[in-house]
Amino acid sequence: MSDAQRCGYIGLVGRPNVGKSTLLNRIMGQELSITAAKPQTTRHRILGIHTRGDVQMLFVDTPGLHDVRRNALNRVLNRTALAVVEEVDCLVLVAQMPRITDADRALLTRLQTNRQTLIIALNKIDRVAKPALLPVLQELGALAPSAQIVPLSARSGENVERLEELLVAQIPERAFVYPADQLSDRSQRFFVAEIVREQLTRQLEQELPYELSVETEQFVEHDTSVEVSVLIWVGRDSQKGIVVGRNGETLKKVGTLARRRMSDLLGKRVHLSTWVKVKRGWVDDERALHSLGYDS
Ligand SMILES: Nc1nc2c(ncn2[C@@H]2O[C@H](COP(=O)(O)OP(=O)(O)OP(=O)(O)O)[C@@H](O)[C@H]2O)c(=O)[nH]1
Ligand SMILES: [Mg+2]
Repeated sequence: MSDAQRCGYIGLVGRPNVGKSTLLNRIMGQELSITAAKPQTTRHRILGIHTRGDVQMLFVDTPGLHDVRRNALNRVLNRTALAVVEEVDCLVLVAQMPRITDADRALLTRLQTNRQTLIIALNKIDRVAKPALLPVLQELGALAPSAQIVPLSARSGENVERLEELLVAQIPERAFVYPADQLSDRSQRFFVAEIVREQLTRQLEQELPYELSVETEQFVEHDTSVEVSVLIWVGRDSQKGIVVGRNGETLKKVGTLARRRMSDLLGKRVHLSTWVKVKRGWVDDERALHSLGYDS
């Protein structure tokens, strides 16, 4: 180990849908965490390991924090995100243009009581004209006087480098926790299930059953190909038809797109089979959630 090594955990937190995962992927230079124009896309804490020279930044992507405590899944997602707040060396609160909401304000108040450095990433600046930024930056400055604020666009990449510079300065002297070439602490089994969930989230758009979870049942690697079988869990019989679609069209499309992405990720041909199954009321059943891999 070199004495100069630095390594630290950085938590990405914020309301649902503000672009936390898009920002992680932009920094990592690849699609590690799934994204969609829907709240609650991220459901697990995902570690993105970003090593540059002697600095290893361990980014923790989290589920969006929300007020609604409808059911056990909501509670688990909030617990997962809040546990990260306690563990990391530095916190990045992601908020989005065009405005700061009451939920952002409440989060800012809460996060400022923590001991870590707080950086605010004001995302989606590509959506507004530059003059619109000023009042929002002023408001954030007044709400969090000691936080550093970086307006940026995770989508276009504008100013993301600036955020990285600020973060590098926050990383303490410490030996690397992971090998420099490792990208995540999650397995390929995890990523293939996430890829299917991403395509389902994107394809189903408005009709997306909220009670939908994907689990890898089988992952068998051969020399030039991989056999993957995933189970898509829904909470009610009626949701099965929505996922499958008319004449099986929706599931077929999801399968085709997901298979393509898996091949890119794994560098091998992928044989994918998908099965839709009903686990009644799993979103409000802590034991079912545990068995599906949701843990805080
Ligand atoms: N215009 C614009 N859209 C963005 C930007 N960053 C993210 N988005 C979009 O915002 C939506 C949500 O992005 P995600 O990265 O999934 O958001 P998230 O905060 O991880 O959401 P949850 O995991 O559900 O909490 C997606 O449709 C993204 O493409 C940005 O800089 N500009
Ligand atoms: Mg996310």
